[in-house]
Amino acid sequence: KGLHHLVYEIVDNAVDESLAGFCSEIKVIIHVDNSVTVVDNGRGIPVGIHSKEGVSAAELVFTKLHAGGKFNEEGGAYKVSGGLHGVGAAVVNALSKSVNVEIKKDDKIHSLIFENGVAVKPLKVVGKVEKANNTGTAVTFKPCNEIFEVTEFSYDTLCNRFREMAFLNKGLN
Ligand code: 1YM
Repeated sequence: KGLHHLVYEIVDNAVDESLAGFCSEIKVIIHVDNSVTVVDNGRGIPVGIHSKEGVSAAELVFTKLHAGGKFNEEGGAYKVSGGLHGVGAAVVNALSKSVNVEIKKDDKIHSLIFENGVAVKPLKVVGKVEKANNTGTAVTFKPCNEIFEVTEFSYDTLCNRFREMAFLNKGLN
């Protein structure tokens, strides 16, 4: 259950981006090595450097609990898909051998790589986006086999969940 929940957390961040009105498609790929890629066509996780922390906003999303604007001024959660209100990505990173984040934003491809929760390759520009208005986030993670006794994903479990979510979220493929 916990293993599959890792995928739900990353997908929930993409669904939040859809609820915010910026994402219409989410792809989930189970690889043969039991890593998973989740891709969305939203705005892309913010890439700016956080003034106080001195690291990219994207790195904070994957390392800090309650990073980012997932809470409103009153302290309550705003419209969220049912995930951990933005902390999910940091939890997934803490429980993964590796996390690769690729962000298409501002006509650039940005890459950020974590191993065992640590940013071994901090956010940097690795390429150009050729097509105009082509933005989004791709996250590939491999659950840590020292933490999870079972690391094999069930296609049916993931497929059933995401089919339900597609039904519940109009306009989201
Ligand atoms: C495959 C996983 O995480 N997509 C994603 C995440 C974010 C945004 C867009 C985003 C949110 C906001 C502004 C906002 C996140 N951003 C943050 C934080 N897909 C996936 N797509 N711009 C982009 O909420 O204001 C956390 S998640 F905190 F940096 F804003």
